[in-house]
Amino acid sequence: VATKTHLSQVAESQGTQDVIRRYHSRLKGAGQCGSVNMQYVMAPLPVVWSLVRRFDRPQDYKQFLSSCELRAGDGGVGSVREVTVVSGLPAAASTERLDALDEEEHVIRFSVVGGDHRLRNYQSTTTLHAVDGGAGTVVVESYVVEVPPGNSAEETCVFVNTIIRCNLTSLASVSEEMAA
Ligand code: A9S
Repeated sequence: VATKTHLSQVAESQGTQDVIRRYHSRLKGAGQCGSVNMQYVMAPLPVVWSLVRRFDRPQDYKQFLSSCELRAGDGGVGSVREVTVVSGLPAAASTERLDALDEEEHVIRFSVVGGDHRLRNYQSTTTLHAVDGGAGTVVVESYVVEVPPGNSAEETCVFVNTIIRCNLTSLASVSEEMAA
């Protein structure tokens, strides 16, 4: 979890509201829900970005994924990946397209375009922000998704936020290990 001090550093350098407005506010239609999660990482931004930018290797820090294969493209914008989910979850696979990869602003966006799960039209945006004079990184991750039939918006967000919290915690420990 990003502490107040670290978030206020993001606020000072570029304005948290500005970051959220520019990258993390997508209009939610009827029947959609979404949320924003943040994580402080005690590692320089280039280390964290080296993990986050690899659309072809999400399993390097997403622990619910066991493997990933590109179905189209070479890992650049427009590439399509098929990820295999670890056993024990109510899904086996997800097909995802890379929508944006900004190496200057450190923004990555992808959309879920298929799979045997219930997160239809899941759209994810992650941005990285250097803090602590370059020694640390704040990761901001937001999403919008269709609320599945039979679930409430709140249930859907609790489910997705739980997965994202795991992914962000793991991203922090893998990055911190690499930076040590
Ligand atoms: O992979 C992400 O960045 C985020 C999420 C929420 C991924 C969720 C997931 O991969 C499962 C873990 C398999 C759960 C998808 C697309 C659907 C699920 O039901």
